[in-house]
Amino acid sequence: IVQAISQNSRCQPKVAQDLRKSFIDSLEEDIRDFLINEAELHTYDDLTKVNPVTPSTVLKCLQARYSAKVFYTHAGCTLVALNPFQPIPDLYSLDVMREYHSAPQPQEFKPHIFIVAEEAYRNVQGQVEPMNQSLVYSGESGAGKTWTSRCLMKYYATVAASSQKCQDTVEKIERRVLGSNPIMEAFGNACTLRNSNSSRFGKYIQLQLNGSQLLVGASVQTFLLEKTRVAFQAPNERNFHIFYQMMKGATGKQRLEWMLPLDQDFAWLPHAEKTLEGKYCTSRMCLLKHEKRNLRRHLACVDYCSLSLFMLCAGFLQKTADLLQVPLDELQSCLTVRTLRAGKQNVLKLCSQSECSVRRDCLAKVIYAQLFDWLVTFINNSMCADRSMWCNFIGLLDVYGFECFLLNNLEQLCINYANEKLQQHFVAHYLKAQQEEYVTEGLQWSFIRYQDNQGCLDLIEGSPSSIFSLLNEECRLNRASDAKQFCVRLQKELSHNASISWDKFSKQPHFTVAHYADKVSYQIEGMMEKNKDPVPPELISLLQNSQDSLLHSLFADGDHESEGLRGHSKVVTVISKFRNSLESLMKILHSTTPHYTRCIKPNPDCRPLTFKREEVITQLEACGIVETINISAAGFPIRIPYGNFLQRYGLITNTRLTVQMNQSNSPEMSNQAVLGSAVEDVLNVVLKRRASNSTLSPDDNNNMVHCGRTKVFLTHSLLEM
Ligand code: AOV
Ligand code: MG
Repeated sequence: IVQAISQNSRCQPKVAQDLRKSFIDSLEEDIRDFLINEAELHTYDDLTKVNPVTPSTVLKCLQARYSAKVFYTHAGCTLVALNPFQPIPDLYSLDVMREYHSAPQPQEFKPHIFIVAEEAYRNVQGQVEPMNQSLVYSGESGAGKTWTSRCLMKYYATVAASSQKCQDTVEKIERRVLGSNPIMEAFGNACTLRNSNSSRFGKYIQLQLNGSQLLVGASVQTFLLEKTRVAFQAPNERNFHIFYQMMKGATGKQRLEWMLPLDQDFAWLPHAEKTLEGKYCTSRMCLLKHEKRNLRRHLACVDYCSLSLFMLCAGFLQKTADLLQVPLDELQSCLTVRTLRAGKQNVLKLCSQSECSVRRDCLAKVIYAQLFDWLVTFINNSMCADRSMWCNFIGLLDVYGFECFLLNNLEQLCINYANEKLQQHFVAHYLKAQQEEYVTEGLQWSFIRYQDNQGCLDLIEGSPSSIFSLLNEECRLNRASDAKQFCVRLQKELSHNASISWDKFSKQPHFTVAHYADKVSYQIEGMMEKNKDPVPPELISLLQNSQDSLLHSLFADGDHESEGLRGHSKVVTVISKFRNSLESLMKILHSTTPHYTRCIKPNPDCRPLTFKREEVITQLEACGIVETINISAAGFPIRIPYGNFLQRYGLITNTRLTVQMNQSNSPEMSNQAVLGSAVEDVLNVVLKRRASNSTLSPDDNNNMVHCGRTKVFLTHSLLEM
């Protein structure tokens, strides 16, 4: 066949040669795939053992394991977690947690998220120097990140349980930390087309550990809540869970208090029939009674704003005013009249119907967003330990996963940008840094190519020109934005970047970004307005004058910007705020030792135990799993600086003494060289012992350890000896 291609081909000899080569390559890959022992595939606990490592063999291995109901697999330094989409009995039980925790070498057990958890727990007060840890899980929407986060919190609440009581209650801190989860999910999660419990905010939880490695507190940092959902849900999606829980769980008395209508659908609560859970999550947190009541009342109020379609109908407006504890006429005027500044004078102008709707939505969104922030502060106050009480933390990062809907707007751009940042962190920390370290340490290393997403990030946030900078510029101009004009501007300024494109046949102004995970088309209509997120000043002053103490305090400090309060040149846009909060998260991540878990969604419909090959392969390719495995398989994952190595293992040959003597006797030798030769002495003893105990050849020894310029590079198996 190969000859036929070359001889009969009418193409240029060079092209024929390339054709021939690629044909042979793919044939070879097919043969190797064919030779792989399929019956054994499910037994490979680490994808680095799959030989050869190709996308298709890795996929086969994961599929075989999924069929055998094995959901975790190591991939070198990372863990791959396949979502079973059904509860697996005993996979996360207390006994299993204790087993992994008490094992001298948990990594010898079956792959599990608890191995990662335990490794971080043991590292946090490392033998040589303590180091904060971060557990980072990524994956598309519905892949299992929030589930993983919950499992990890339970794990630490169990293995690091302290008997310490909180100061003002008899409740244990572990229960508070765990209790914060359902309440935050109730307020911040919603049913989307991709996931029925989709996180609509990002969170980074720091579990605070004292010197004895006991959990003494926790703090949570949140990122950009998708507050537009309060007022608008895409078809077949729902509002935040808490509203449905309130509707379903309210007692007759509460209904009266919050004036909830019976059997009446709220305009903004679609698909209420799917609500299963009626209990308030607020009861799980130790909220004071009046705070709980206030909180629920404000939610009822947001709901009332949602009865917006009838907003100008006196009955509903009255109820809203009562719940907000503001005068009815003021509420009505805020929603229907706008104040314009003409020179030094204020001019009142009646709003059009659509302007009224925008104001109504804005009122609901701003109350909900402030309530959410208040809740986060409240939770932090109730579980954060005094700084003197804790030494180190383990951080759990759970952000919204990569999203691509039929219609995508600013929310998806922010979510996908956050995922690009995390992918970049992984690439920089692992793929790039590992290889660069081999080179600087003078090890022989043939570079493995990987996909760098810097180009895409430059497109989104780079300077001088990027999607973010152009959007911000547009928002700072005090003019009504035109989507078509903005689209033309993007084309003019950014078309040199290979990560952006435009579909010639689309009638809507849009742009398409080639993200590391997939291509996503964003519609421009509405994007600028969302980025400005203007709040009419009248609404803020209305809420500031509320007789309700909580509502008053939420808006009293003047912290939130309204369009009247901020000069246009200094508009702090949604993306600027989001970018800043992500930057500070990245700084924290860089200062910790990260542990990556790749959550994979095996099918798009969330069906139990269903493995769709095309779905999985796209996700594996997107996160660079084959490159990760290759670097791990060829490399030495453990690197210990010479000094630390001798501190730990010097006793084997009394090397510490030798080093000191050498240092005083031969000042001309550099410190590193002295340490290096001492390290080699220790290694020689260890490797000799190993060779005498096993049938391995000296070559095998060489493949397990290398001395670089300042560090020892080891494989896991040598360290475990
Ligand atoms: P996500 O956090 O990654 O999506 P979730 O953690 O909410 O995804 O997982 C989606 C659903 O998958 C959960 O509600 C569970 O029903 C199921 N699930 C996930 N992991 C497991 C597991 N290990 N065992 C059993 N069921 C599981 V998003 O927040 O949408 O990005 O934005
Ligand atoms: Mg989630």
